Amino acid sequence: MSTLNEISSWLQQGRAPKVKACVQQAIDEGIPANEILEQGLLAGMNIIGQKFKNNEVFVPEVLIAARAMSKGIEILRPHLVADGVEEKGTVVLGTVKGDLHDIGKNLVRMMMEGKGLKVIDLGVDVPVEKFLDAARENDAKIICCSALLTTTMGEMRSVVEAVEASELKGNVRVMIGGAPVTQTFCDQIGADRYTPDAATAADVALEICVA
Ligand code: B1M
Repeated sequence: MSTLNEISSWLQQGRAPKVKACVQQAIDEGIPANEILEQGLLAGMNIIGQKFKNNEVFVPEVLIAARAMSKGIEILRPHLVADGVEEKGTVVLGTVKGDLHDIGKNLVRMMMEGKGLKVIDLGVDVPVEKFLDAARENDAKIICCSALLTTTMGEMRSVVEAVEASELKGNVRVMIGGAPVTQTFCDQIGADRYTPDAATAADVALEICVA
């Protein structure tokens, strides 16, 4: 079995120490960090997601797999982000209210920090006003919202509306993303930008901050 397949397989079994060891092995084998992420860790998590959907695995298994994924990402982190990059702007980031998924958000943070952006990470289950307050307090250029549930996506509309109704209008952009989010949804709610993955989110955020 290839090292990337091993990573995927151990992740599905929720074996964090094995995942960490295999990620390190893949790095030592010279496999690029984004390939380890996409074809090892994310591939495994996608299979878990599919099984979760089909009721073949349940929340505890998914949680253990998610923990194993986070441990793998920790090992990968220095290889995904460039060190010592100069700060280029401030971004407020969080998973919207009602939503506890944070793996994608954490990847977004990692990629943005790697681009030299200062990221104020508000965590998960973030209410609308907290996004706005943090943007004011930190003079942020962007509010970034992540959502993984169709039931919580609507919170993003509330963030857009709150920014529009405040003094932040015109000065703070709203970027959105997460598995159920689409460009069509972004257009519907009037958010400034949708990006499908963490790396693109970091590119776009940098573009906005240095504009
Ligand atoms: Co949940 N879950 N979950 N879950 N979970 C999903 C999202 C689901 C699709 C599974 C399924 O049914 N197939 C489903 C949602 C269905 C829907 O809404 N249509 C679901 C459900 C239903 C639930 C619960 C309701 C289950 C229950 O309790 N009955 C519950 C909700 C809890 C809550 O939030 N209130 C729940 C709970 C959990 C766990 C706690 C067990 C765990 C989360 C652990 C954690 O995050 N710390 C979990 C997990 C792990 C998943 C799956 C399996 C994996 C999500 C993940 O981390 N993917 C997921 C199925 C799936 O997505 N395949 C599922 C890896 C991550 C890197 O991807 O976050 O999409 P993602 O991030 C991507 C992009 O989306 C993008 O960048 C990343 C890639 O580069 N991105 C952005 C993300 N945010 C961005 C922001 C941006 C730009 C890009 O700009 C701002």
